[in-house]
Amino acid sequence: MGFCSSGCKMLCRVKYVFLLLLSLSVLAWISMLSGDSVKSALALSVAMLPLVKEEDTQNVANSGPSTAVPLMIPTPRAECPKESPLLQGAVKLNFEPSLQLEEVEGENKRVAQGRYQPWDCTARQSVAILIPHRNRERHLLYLLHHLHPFLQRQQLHYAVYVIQQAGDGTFNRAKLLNVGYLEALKDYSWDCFIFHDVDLVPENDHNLYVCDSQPKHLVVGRNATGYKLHYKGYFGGVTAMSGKQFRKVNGFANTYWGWGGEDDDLRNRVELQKMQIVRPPADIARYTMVFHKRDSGNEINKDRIKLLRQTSRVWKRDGLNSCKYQTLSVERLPLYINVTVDIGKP
Ligand code: UD2
Ligand code: MN
Repeated sequence: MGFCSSGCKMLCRVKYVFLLLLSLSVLAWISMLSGDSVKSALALSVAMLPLVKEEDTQNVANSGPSTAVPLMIPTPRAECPKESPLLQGAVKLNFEPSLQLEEVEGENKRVAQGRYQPWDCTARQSVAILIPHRNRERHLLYLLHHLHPFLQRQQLHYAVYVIQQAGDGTFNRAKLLNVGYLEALKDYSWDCFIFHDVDLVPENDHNLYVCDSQPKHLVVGRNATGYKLHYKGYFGGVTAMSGKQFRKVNGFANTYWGWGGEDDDLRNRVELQKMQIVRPPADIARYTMVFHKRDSGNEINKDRIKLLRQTSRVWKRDGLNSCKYQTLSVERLPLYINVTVDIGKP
């Protein structure tokens, strides 16, 4: 009798250890197939598979199978489909003057510290949304209200960074975007960066916020320009570049203070590197720009034409590699990461 019970226990243990080894080898096999350690790490879902701990096999032998305590280990998730089944196409936008931040936070419970990833599949790209900002709180609220559900319908792993220029010196959109790129990379190795005006709201979720093999301009048309391309070569408003593409052009110039020119300078940089700007179809790449006047502190940059003639000479030394700034604070708010910076003066 004594011999039989210890023999049975031993048999049970061997069985469970065998099961454990089998599960681990299946996991190892799957991660080998994916071939990419980062992607396979991402593929570990929060969904857990119950297994049985070795010590619990004692209990199993003593008091039947129902008392086993599950040990949670992650299971792999499949990559999200090429086209998200959640897309809705053209959506009706609303800009309610009574909208409150708490409301938008309540609607986006799955966003934590400005960041989100699909729970049921592994996103195809990890995307940092970079928004240059100062004194446009209402525009920011409208954008967050529409952009979070929009990006979730695209099944992206993403985070929203708002880069606030401290003080009331002349605004510098391009330098703030360089800062956003550098700061976002401190959090995660994002695949793709979307440089996004605060007042532009996308109208159609088939306008995908992912990077392509070439730099992408996402605003073909907007309400204010009759939904037509502003001018040939226009590269303003919202653009998408991979880290590799952005590094290749040394980012934006830091020297454009005030309104205008910095977007054309980025186009010059892209063309100097023999890259080609791509755009989604006009009926998809549509935006509503919330009406605004020119802000004080962002007066037209009278040097912009002169600066634009210098791009080919200065791009190598004016850009990401010369971007000097002081980070004053990084606040991880529910819907975005708020980076406040002192970027100096012209
Ligand atoms: C156009 C471009 C924009 C940029 C700009 C020239 C479009 C749709 N957009 O925008 O990408 O090239 O010309 O610099 O063509 N901002 C603040 N606070 C300020 C000033 C600016 O937050 O006090 C930010 C905000 O994100 C805003 C962006 O900078 O959307 C561009 O400024 P704008 O909206 O005043 O310029 P706009 O509409 O002519
Ligand atoms: Mn604007």
